[in-house]
Amino acid sequence: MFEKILIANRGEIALRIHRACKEMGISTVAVHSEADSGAMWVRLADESVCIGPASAAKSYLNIPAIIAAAEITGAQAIHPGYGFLSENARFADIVGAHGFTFIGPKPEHIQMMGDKITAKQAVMRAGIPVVPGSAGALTTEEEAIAAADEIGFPVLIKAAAGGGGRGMKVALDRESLAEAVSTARSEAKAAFGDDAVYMERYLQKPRHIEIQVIADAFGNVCHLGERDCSLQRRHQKVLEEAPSPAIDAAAREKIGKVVVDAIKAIGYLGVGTIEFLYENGEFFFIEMNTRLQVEHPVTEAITGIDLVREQIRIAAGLPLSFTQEQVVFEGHAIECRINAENARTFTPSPGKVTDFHAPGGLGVRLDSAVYAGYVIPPFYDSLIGKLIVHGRDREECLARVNRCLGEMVVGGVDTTIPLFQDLIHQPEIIAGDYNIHWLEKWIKAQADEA
Ligand code: MV4
Repeated sequence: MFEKILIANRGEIALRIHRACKEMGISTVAVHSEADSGAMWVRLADESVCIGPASAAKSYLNIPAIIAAAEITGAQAIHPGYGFLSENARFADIVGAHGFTFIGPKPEHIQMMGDKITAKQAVMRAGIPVVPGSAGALTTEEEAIAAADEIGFPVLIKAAAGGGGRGMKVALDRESLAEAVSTARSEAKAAFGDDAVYMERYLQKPRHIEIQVIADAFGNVCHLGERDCSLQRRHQKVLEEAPSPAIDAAAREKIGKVVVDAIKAIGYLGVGTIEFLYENGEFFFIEMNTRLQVEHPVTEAITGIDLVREQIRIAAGLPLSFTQEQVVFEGHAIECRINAENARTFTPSPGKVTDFHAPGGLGVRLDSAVYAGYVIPPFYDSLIGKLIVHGRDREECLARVNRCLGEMVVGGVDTTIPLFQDLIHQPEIIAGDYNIHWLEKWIKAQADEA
């Protein structure tokens, strides 16, 4: 096992990784920007290194500075967390080339899944159901028309280098197709430096359901069930839950088996998430994420499995500490991503947190690096913390979320706590009856009312 791990991230996820390391008897090295000197995860780490100024491009994305920090501290492995360098195949490669272990998948799989066209082709060959669409990248206008006629309108044009919703264009009919393709192309070129686009049938009212997988170096692959992440605003997840209100045990087992077989066929290593759109009882693959995800605690809550601990074990060449048969889904979990933003306008609200009180009690987890007196810097995302609540069933879980939101105190900045207090009382949320468009529609209706 590693003796020392460098954590190449910040905020709540840096603290989350530190916690797993400490429980495993591993020393930690925190890295931080000049804006994060006094932060909780920096103080708790065994050692820390300043890797650059506030700007993420010069610190948390600064590969030479991070490699140098690993060298001078004698760390053996690097955990990238989520965001920043976590899905950068070149970084994973460089980490390995310098004799460190990258705690994550192989660079080839990061690369494969980073290109949404090669990802789709790879998982399709491995037996995963995908959204009907073009065979690969669109080339000529005639080809685009032929593909759309075959698929049926409306169609969606997506950037191969995209993901997370950037550079998508809907075409409702043949007449609007050429413009949708050219707009998607130029937006893709501007955003990613790559104008490759592909086409899919546009699903109108799906849910976003993702399956968590984990694979070790001995060919053991398990699925850890699904998370329903349909409640998003501007392609940012707001509330996630497991199990999905739309999935029963039989459907879970069926898609779980398909995914596990595919992950084995691909030779994937580490944790990963297969994202699906789910409509009328059918799963359609859209993307695979090759990182530990923000919402991983939802899966941890219902399985009792520490995903970061398993990631570290896998990277160290140890087998999974459980088998598929030992994975038992217990109760219900909900995560609220609480941001330092105005709950109505979503304007970021960085600054000093004057008071802070965390909710507690049975089934309650708060992953946060915030404390009373902490100053939320304006340079990074506005996440204050993730409230993860577990209950024996969904009803108990929702009642507990409500209780926790009432207990939580964050003074000095605006937070999205009031948004969640409203949200969990909506009849559709109580009934679990929502899709990927529900949240934005509801937010708009609230704004129009005011
Ligand atoms: C789609 C879709 C409908 N049909 N693909 C948006 C982000 C990216 N990960 C995939 N996205 C979508 N792909 C087809 N063929 C609708 C979306 C989408 C969406 C997906 C998940 C959660 C929220 C969303 C909000 C708008 C659009």
